[in-house]
Amino acid sequence: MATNATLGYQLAEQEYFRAASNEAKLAALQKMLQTCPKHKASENMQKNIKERISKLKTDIQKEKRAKKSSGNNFLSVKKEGAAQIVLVGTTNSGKSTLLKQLTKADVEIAPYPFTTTRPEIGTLDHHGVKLQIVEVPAIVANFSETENGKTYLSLIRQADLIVLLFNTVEEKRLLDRELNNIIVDRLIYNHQPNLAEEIWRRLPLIKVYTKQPGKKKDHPPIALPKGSTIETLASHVHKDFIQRFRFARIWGSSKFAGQTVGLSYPLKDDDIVELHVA
Ligand SMILES: Nc1nc2c(ncn2[C@@H]2O[C@H](COP(=O)(O)OP(=O)(O)OP(=O)(O)O)[C@@H](O)[C@H]2O)c(=O)[nH]1
Ligand SMILES: [Mg+2]
Repeated sequence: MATNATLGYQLAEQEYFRAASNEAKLAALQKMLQTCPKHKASENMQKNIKERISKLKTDIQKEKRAKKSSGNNFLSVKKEGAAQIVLVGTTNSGKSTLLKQLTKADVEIAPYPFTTTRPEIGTLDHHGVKLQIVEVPAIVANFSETENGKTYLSLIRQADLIVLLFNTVEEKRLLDRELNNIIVDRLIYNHQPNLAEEIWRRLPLIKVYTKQPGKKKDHPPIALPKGSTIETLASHVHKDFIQRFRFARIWGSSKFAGQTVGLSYPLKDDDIVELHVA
């Protein structure tokens, strides 16, 4: 193109045409600008290179922003359901297999290590209560120093319960080391036949069924914190219900089926409650 182009310029131009990424193109253009002959006849050429540099810089910024936002979506997990349970383990310990068993999530299971490379999510329906199950990519030594390790550790830290999976005693020790300052309650996966029930018992929750007089219990049940009373349930069902409360009848933890109780009655898992309001 330009007359009197220097050798440096020609090389830079070749580099530009061969560049595989926008970053590489930008570097080549900057070299072209430096080596471009600086006289009146090449002014247009310089202007053209500067315009291409400016456009490339904008494109690169856009790419970076898109990558960053999709990257974040990839890694962070929004808590959903009554509780979040995180499957944490060494590689090939069966985390994805368990996630699929519990939630039917469409997740990749393979005999080679490190199949799961980002958090995988499923929903466990426990008698109508929705529990979020998350598989975190395999834990390795010095996990917090690995790419995204810190992000995954904070995900584990905010869980309501951790289920630990490992193949050997050494792997168990590795998990204990890597998770040593995480205080979330832990359940060791022992191929329990009814793991869903075991998970549920470990959560600080109970499920309570409401019921209309003369009818069967409603579905789904309501998940409430352990220690909840009729008052907790009433306020959960309707904000006016405590004001209008007359009495409740209860099946399950009460001495008699259908016993009449007041607002302070402490509820237990699987209680069935008929709320009578004015
Ligand atoms: N023998 C045996 N193999 C299992 C069991 N659970 C899973 N596997 C096999 O072990 C391999 C790894 O299972 P995954 O469920 O992918 O393990 P993972 O912990 O998710 O592994 P990564 O995501 O790769 O870290 C697969 O070939 C499974 O078929 C189990 O309980 N017993
Ligand atoms: Mg996996």
